[in-house]
Amino acid sequence: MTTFEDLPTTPRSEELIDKAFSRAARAGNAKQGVEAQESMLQTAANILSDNTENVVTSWPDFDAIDPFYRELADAIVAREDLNVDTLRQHLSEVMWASRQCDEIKNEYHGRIRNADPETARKLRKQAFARLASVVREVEGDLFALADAREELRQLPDIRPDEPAVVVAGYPNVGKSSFVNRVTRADNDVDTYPFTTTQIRVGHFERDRIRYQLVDTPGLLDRPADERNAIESQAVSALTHLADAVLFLVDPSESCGYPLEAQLALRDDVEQLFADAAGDEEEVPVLTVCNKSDQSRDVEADCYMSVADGEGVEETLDAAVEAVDWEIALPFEEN
Ligand SMILES: Nc1nc2c(ncn2[C@@H]2O[C@H](COP(=O)(O)OP(=O)(O)O)[C@@H](O)[C@H]2O)c(=O)[nH]1
Ligand SMILES: [Mg+2]
Repeated sequence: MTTFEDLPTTPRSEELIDKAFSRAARAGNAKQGVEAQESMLQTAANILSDNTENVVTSWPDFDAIDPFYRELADAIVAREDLNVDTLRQHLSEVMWASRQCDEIKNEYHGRIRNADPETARKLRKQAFARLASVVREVEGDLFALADAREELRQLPDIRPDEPAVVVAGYPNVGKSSFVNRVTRADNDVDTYPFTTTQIRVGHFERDRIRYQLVDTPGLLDRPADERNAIESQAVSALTHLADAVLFLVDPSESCGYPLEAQLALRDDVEQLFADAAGDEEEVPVLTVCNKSDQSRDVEADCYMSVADGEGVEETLDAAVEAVDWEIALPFEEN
């Protein structure tokens, strides 16, 4: 599993240069004459080349990560006017800097070794100036990567390889109440601020399998044409993640939305997941009537009242059945 949680801090150009040159000065102090200059060059170039390379290698390979994370990452870094492709470009610029530092090291290495001490010192200074200018050239790339990292690190711990039930429906139909009620512990609901809204993830367990319950206020709670580009992208990410959808409706209409509008949105969501399925198996969308303590006046797969707990367990059972999760046992692999 790959998330962005473990991305290390992205250094700034000046930080890197300071670190490299001060270490180089120390390395130089331990030696004399030409050897001191050689040692300074080696130290500075290696630090710069290694540190910039580490920035690049700490990022996951965007081609290899789960499509859910790739799409969500795309949506999230859009806040910084970035996307996965521009991130790739920044990474490749930083990689370029790393290689340049190596090349400068190799180029000056031979020249310094064969020079007199005074020329060696001049050459080493020249090399330092070039190293610094290469690293400063990718300052903007490092900044962009640092910003993207800050955004991505806060992603909730959603696991594409574990079953996920997405909870959808108009505002105030009881989605959050439902997730809170069935989640094992109060502190187990992980909230991630997303554009104007949040993605919340809770968990429940059945037959020792942990199911993720994903509450997405602001994403699947209104018609598609009211979503902005970033939200649409996040919705698309959700279609990769979901193994089943619980679409909550409130026939009492105390949520403030007519039942007709709620059912129309349900149909849209169904269509959205059907379109996204492509050749793969379609994600089942269950219609769940909530607030059954107030009204049951709708055709639904399940009826519950989160308020008094009625039918909640049965709704979870239906979700588990819809997910139809099969544990991959080693001897079943072929
Ligand atoms: N009567 C009744 N009210 C409920 C029920 N479930 C949720 N509510 C209330 O409906 C309101 C909206 O619930 P909330 O979970 O915030 O809805 P969300 O916007 O879909 O997440 C809150 O005041 C809840 O207390 C229910 O089963 N019956
Ligand atoms: Mg809510």
